[in-house]
Amino acid sequence: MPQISRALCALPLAVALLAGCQQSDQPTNNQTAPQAGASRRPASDYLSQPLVKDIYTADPSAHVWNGKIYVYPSHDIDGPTPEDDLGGHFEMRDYHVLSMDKIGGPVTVGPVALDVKDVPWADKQMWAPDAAKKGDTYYLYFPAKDKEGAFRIGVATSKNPMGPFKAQPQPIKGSFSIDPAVFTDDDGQSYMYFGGIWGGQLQRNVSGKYDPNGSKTDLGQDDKPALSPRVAKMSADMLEFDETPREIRIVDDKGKPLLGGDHDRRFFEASWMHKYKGKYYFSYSTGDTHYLAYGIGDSPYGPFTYKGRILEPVEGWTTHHSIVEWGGKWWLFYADSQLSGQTRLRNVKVTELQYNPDGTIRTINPFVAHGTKDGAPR
Ligand code: FUB
Repeated sequence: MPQISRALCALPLAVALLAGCQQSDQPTNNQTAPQAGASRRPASDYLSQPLVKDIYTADPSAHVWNGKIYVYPSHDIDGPTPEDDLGGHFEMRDYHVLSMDKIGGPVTVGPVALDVKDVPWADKQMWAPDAAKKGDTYYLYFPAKDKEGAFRIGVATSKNPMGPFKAQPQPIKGSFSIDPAVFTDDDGQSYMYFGGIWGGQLQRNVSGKYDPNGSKTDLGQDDKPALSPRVAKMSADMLEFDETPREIRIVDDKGKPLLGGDHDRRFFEASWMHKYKGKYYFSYSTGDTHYLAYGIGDSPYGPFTYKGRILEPVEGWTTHHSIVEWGGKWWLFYADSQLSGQTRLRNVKVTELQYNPDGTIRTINPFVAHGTKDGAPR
């Protein structure tokens, strides 16, 4: 949005409306507010509407604790860095937690839960977080670039799910890359899934040490197995890995690993794990092809057999999600760029997720095709 229009939007409502501002442009809590005139599609084109409009949010990791729904998203801001293929334009500096008593009910935007300035080892780019609960402690897991420009994963703790969280002085030993997702199995053991290629730097960590001069994108070997997301068992205190991170195999229906050139199916970023009827569902983004895809396995370590797509491409470049059960139904939290029309300024959403009788997931179209049944979950 041009600077002059931004200035007009700060004037009284009548002037602001003439300048094309929407009421949702007015910040309600002094945080980064959505800009005007962003959406080029009517709201009715979208399967669901943004959960919050006061701040931009993305990468929603949802959890149900004590009957309440908590969402741990990235907090997008409109920084100065131009868009590039490595996500330099995702310049997030803090986190806010969202909470709601029920899906469809009012959403509370919490105060700053963690700021990069309070994380001794982190420099910038607080990307997609997740959270976990053990006993009466809540753990916020987050990726950020350290002072050398390498992504590491940190952890911060709080007695309140909304924060504020206090960060550990160092990143988790042996952590690298981005997008932590922590899953706790029925036996109480927790695992962290993580990794992301391109700007997520997984390809720069293949030797076990960060290589700042490594490939910008992937291994550059389309006929070889694609780079794998990682999983590590968490220590009893939830602050460290209890093992060296392992590679996760995502295989086709013949048991062959998906190849680097298979951009429609291979792992890119945005790991999530959930369990349904005793099976482990590992889901992820395919990045440059913009799908949310998944595989099913019999162990939290995989292998996971590719089963299809959960979500077709949303508006905006990135797609990132979480899946939780609440109220006897399953829910997909995801994000798009409906409010801003810009990839760097996203908004989180939720819609119901449904299974077929064989345990596969019905693919969701994030847009409503008016006059047809295409907008409904298939
Ligand atoms: O939000 C920043 C990055 O973009 C996340 O870490 C990725 O998953 C993608 O959504």
